[in-house]
Amino acid sequence: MYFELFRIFVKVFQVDRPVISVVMGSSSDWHIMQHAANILKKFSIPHETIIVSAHRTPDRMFDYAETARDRGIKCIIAGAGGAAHLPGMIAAKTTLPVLGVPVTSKHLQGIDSLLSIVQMPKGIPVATFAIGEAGAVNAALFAVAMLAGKDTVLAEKLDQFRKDQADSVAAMTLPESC
Ligand code: RP5
Repeated sequence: MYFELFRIFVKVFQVDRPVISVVMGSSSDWHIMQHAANILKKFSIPHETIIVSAHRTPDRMFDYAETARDRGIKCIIAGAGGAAHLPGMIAAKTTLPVLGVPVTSKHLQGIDSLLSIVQMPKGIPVATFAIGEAGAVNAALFAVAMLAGKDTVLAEKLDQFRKDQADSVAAMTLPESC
């Protein structure tokens, strides 16, 4: 219901339809997941950022996952921490590609999140990235690369991103004392 209303809003107000969805289990995941959103912003990719909890809002999660494709979403970046079943449960309800980001957790530093996301039994895939910021950034870059397969302008932007990154490493210096 919620996501149906969202779809109508996008249509009526002609807002750029999001093509990538960044979803997370809690607002406490934002400090990591914002890095994915920042990359999508950098590449000017229309995206949505949403909180959906697999265990605290299971009905909302089903609604979200079941309507994602019809809302124009091409790929879902899902981050969660602890017993991180959100990416796997979303993948169970949609055939869109799901990119899982293990969020650094309080007690086990994200090892729990990583194992929960990466150890999907066969049949329902979740592409799993590194724990924390690196995972969030790389999941977004991976989503950009998928979209760039059918978008030459985006592919050029991605080439430029890599070039800028290489240039910044080439320009690195160390303190005199080293
Ligand atoms: C998970 O539980 C969330 O993804 C988050 O990483 C973790 C803790 O959530 P809060 O207690 O901070 O809301 O569902």
